[in-house]
Amino acid sequence: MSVNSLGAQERPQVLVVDDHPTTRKLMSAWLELSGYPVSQAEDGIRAWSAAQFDCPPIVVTDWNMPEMSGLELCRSIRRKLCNEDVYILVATSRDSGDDLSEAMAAGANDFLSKPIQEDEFLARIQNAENAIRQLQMKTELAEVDGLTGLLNRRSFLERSEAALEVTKQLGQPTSCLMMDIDLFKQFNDQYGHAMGDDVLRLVASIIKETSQNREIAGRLGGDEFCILLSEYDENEAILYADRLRKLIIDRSSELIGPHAVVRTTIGVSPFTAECRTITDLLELSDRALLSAKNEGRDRTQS
Ligand code: GH3
Repeated sequence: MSVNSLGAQERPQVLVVDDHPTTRKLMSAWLELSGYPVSQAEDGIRAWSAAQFDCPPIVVTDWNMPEMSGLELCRSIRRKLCNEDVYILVATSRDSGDDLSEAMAAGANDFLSKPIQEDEFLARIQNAENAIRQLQMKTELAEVDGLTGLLNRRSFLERSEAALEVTKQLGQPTSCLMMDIDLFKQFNDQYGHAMGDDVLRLVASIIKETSQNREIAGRLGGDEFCILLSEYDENEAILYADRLRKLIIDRSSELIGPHAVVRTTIGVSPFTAECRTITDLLELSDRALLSAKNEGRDRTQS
C-alpha cells in the first residue's frame, strides 16, 4: 500500500475500473486534470490482476462487469489481499438502499450513483484522499518516535526481524549496532533538557543522513539507539560506527560549542550461528556496549 510514501503535495494513485470505455475514460480524464496519477482496467479480472501486483490506494469501480463484478473485486481486495487500507468507491447505476448496503458489506468505502457528475465525483475522490492521509498519519504516529523521527522500539523490532529473515535466506552478513550517549544525564543537568532533546534530534539526523536502504534505525528509548546493518560484516559495521561517532562529535561541537562535545559509545555484534532471532542479536550488541562502557566509554567495541 502506498500510503507510507505519499508526500504532502503528492496525489495518491487511482485505479479506475469500468467496462464502459467512455465512462472509464471520462473519469480518468477528470482525475488526471486534477493531478491524480491514474491507471485503468476494463474489467474486474484485469483490475484484480493489477491489484495483486501493486494495489493503488484508491480504487473506483463499476459494479456490473462480466466475469468479475465490482463487488467481487472489493471482497477479493479485502479478504484475499487482506488489505483494509485501500479506499474503494463503487460507482453504479444501481441506487437502492439495499444496493448501498450490499456494496458496503462487500468492503466498499463509498458509493456513487451513475450518471456521474464531475463535481460530485471529484469531491468524493478528495474525501478518499483525506481518509488516506489520515491513515498515513496514524501509521506514522504508531511507528515513529515523536522526538527523533526514527522508528520506535516496536516497529524497529518488527522491521529488523523481517530484514534479518531476508539476509539469512540470502546468506548475507548482518550486523547490529547499539549506541548510547555518554553521560547524558549529566549533559541534561548541565545544559538543560531542551538542549538534551536537540542532541537526541542531532544524533537521529546524522543516523538518517548516513543510512540508506541497508540500514534500519530506531530509538529504543531514552538515549539508546539501535541500527540493524544488512549486508554489513563486523568490520564494515565497526567502520560505520566510528564514522557515526566522529560525525556526532563534530556536529555537536558546531551546535553547542567545543566545551560541550557529545560523545557516544557503541557496541557492535555480527549475526552469528549462536543467535537465532533479532532479540538474540540485540542482546549481543547490548553486551558489547556494556563492555565498551566499562572500558571507559567514547569508543566502539565488538
Ligand atoms: P552512561 O554514560 O553510563 O550511559 O550514563 P547516562 O547518563 O548517559 O545514562 P543514564 O541511563 O543514567 O541516563 C540517561 C538519561 O537520558 C537520563 C534521562 O534524563 C535522559 N533522557 C531520557 N530520555 C530523554 C529525552 O527524551 N530527552 C532528554 N533531554 N533526556 C532524556
